[in-house]
Amino acid sequence: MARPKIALIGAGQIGGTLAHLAALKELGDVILFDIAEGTPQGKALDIAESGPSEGFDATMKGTNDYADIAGADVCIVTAGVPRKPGMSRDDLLGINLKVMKSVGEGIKAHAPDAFVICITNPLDAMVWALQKFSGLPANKVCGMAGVLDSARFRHFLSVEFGVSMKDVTAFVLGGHGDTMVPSVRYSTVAGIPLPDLVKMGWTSQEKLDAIVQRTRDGGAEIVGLLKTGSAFYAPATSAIEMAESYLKDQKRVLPCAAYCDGELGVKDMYVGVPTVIGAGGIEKIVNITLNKEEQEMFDKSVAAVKGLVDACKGIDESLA
Ligand code: A3D
Repeated sequence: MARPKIALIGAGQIGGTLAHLAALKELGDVILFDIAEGTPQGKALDIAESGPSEGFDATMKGTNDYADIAGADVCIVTAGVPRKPGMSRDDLLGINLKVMKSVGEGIKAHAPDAFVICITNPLDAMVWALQKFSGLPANKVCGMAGVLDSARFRHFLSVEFGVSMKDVTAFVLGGHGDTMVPSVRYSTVAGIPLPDLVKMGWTSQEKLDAIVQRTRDGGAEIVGLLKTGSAFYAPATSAIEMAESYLKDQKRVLPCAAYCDGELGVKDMYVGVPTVIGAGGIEKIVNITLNKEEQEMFDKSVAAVKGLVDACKGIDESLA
């Protein structure tokens, strides 16, 4: 059986890291696409040359021609621009919306059967637009943010509790922005919910609140340190986790930006929700019940995403 084909649209910081991880995990043959001439070709060759030492079997090809993504099983989209210090993700909307249009058309023409994972910011609005531009079924187009935001939350919690990250589960709901909702009630250490750990005296409410806020600011913290771009190692790892679940039909339960048609009270929008990812794409949205306080935070986050979606409709008439 032929290896799966993985098309990476955008060969920048995240795109290159995605290619390397896909090769190391032998998820399939990789096509790196970018409009910058030489960049995808150079990165593909560099990664291919790590193959003899790593011993992976996967081909790498860099291209500036959409025809090369033909028949891709998975497309991971990072094309566009990242933010710089002082910028919010929302500042990227105008420029990245145009990019989503060309990427959507490229995928529609050459890889209409792919499972598409968007990473380009502002994430929830860009994945919404990408689905419209590509015309692919909504269950085959999703956005990566929740796995990353949850990983940040899990990392900070594991450091606070001094336990293995493997034993910390967490998920973050809502839009991938300042209003995201790290769910304290549904996050655990070895199955013990965080509020119970506060009651047991293992941490304090103040420390937990600070971790929640640090999670919300997780992207900005890295942008502030790097100064020239945004995070790329953990974002790439998170998207690979989603792609692997699709390719291997693992049916992982992962938070991601999925198309909601009434789930959690959200209509015709992409927003971060818990999902099951398997061979059918987004096979299920886990329709959890939120308490009053969580619902308020979630509604605020959904409203922020809606503002960005409306802005997209204002910029591109075909989306209205
Ligand atoms: P960067 O290293 O600049 O790579 C972007 C690449 O896109 C560059 O190589 C560009 O040449 C290429 N590009 C630009 N326009 C086009 C086009 N029309 N078609 C094809 N390629 C194009 O950025 P990056 O890899 O660091 O980040 C990529 C995106 O991911 C940005 O929008 C970031 O804001 C976003 N991001 C999202 C998260 C989430 O958690 C959602 C995290 C980190 C970064």
